[in-house]
Amino acid sequence: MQNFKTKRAVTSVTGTSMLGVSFQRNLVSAIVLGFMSMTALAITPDPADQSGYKREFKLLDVDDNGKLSASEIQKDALFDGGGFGKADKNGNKSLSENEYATYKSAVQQKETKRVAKDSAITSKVKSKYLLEKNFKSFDVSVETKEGVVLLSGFVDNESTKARAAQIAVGVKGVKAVKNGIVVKP
Ligand SMILES: [Ca+2]
Ligand SMILES: [Ca+2]
Repeated sequence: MQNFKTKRAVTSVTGTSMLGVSFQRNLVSAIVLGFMSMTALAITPDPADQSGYKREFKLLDVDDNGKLSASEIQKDALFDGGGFGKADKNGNKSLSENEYATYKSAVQQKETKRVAKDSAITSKVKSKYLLEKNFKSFDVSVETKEGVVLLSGFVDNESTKARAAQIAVGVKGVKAVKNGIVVKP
């Protein structure tokens, strides 16, 4: 017991002094950075910083001018298909960090929702297949992308193939079915 108490006291003292040193170090580096670079002063904590958008933005900003041009944004596939124009809210033909992060997080949220919807469709189709009596030796794989169900695999007759597609079409949220099932008697 005596030993334990002593150890604790030592640890606590060491912890405090280490904290003190690291705080001072941080303070010194902050001051040094502040003097060394004007941009360091502009950095303030914000939500984009936490989610990594700030870092991504810096990586894309190859000429380091604090904004992204149409050609710099090309490296981010999320902006394919007119993303640059949509993200450029103030229409000045360049993206500020805020415009970049706002657009990107919106697209990512949409994408997350889409993936969840697609996987719900896939599960629903698969569970319906399980209920089909004639699908005993049914070896079909189901994939869904943006509401389009892709069926593939092998069945032993045409009617099973057609039935598989019919079931999938009937699932809520399904926009189309691509029936890639192969009949192999
Ligand atoms: Ca730039
Ligand atoms: Ca802009």
